[in-house]
Amino acid sequence: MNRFGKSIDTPTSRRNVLRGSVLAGAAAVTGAGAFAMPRRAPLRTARADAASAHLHKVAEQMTAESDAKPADLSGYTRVRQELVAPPFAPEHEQVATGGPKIVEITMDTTERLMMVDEDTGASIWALTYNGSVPGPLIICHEGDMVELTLRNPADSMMEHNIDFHASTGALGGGGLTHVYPGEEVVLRWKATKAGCFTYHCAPGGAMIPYHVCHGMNGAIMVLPRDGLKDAAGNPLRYDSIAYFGEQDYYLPRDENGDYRFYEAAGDDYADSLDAMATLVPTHQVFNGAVGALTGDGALKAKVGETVLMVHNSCNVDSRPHLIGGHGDYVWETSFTDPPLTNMETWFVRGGCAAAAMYTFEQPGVYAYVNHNLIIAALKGATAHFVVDGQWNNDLMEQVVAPRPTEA
Ligand SMILES: [Cu+2]
Repeated sequence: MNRFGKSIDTPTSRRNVLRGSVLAGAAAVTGAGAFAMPRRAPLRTARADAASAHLHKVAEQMTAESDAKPADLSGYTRVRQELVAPPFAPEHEQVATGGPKIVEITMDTTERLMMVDEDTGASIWALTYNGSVPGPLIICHEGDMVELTLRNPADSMMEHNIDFHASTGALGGGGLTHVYPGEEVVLRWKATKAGCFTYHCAPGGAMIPYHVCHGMNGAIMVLPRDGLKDAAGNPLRYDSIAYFGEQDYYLPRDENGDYRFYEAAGDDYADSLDAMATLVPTHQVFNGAVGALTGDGALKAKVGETVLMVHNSCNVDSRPHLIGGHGDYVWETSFTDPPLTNMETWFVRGGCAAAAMYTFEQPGVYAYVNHNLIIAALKGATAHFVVDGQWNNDLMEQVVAPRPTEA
């Protein structure tokens, strides 16, 4: 048994934990609560942890004791979606062909040391889906089923699960997907709401923000079967997707103000709770790290290209702005509502994902930022599009280059 108390030496602990019978505040249900708090007992989180444990217990009991009929899967076609790392999107149809699908996906709950800011050496033992922050973008259509195999590698330190905001029931699936290291689980749910939705790990109590603020969140886009439309019902199509995950980190510092380094995932638990309780992130970045989407990581586009910008922000409110461009069509909420149009800055509610469509009209570098510019410039929430093409002087022209002011 490692120091994170994997369940290997207590064979029944897994079910007992889910049923709450061995629950002791943060300890049992959240995994690390039991084993990663050498410096302080989890007194201040105990109530939240206990309440959370009760929710999970209810979720599991609801399905375990149910005599509901099996789902009717007739008429569905199985397809496999190969997930790809952000900022890219998996292959998909914008307009669904054929009948509804069962979209099979697999995600691994990978814990890995990630550099957050090379300039300061700030790093984090990120908790991830498939190794990336954010987790991969999943795409399906309204009426499809998503069938996820969630695998927790044997060398993980913690238990993980997943709460899909797009799904219905059992804490978004969170109550049915707890996997300890070395376990896997399969969850199937029907996508009944069209829009962009966040998903995240929610193992219980204080571990929920801990996992979310260590990168364990991402987005699923549920398209209308006939694709995106404007307010008049005319089809809207995109050429590419840029997938942003806005991530707030709360990295512990030592007495000198330097970022602490930890040997293993979870070692920072107690320190992280202190840092998170300030509600002031040390970093707020796109796609895992300061500068992940600038320089060599900048997004590429061409004049005339229509890009759908999918922005996930699991924990904090954000107000993205494309400097030099606009949101031609913006879906802050559902795809079944008409899109907002010609937006300068839009809103991504913390705990959700949103989409904005824009057709580039000028070449050059565009900055996609959280237009809280302090967050953009000092905390890291800046990405760049580098756009090739022909300049259009009708849209903008420098009439006089900088010169000494005339007397
Ligand atoms: Cu997790």
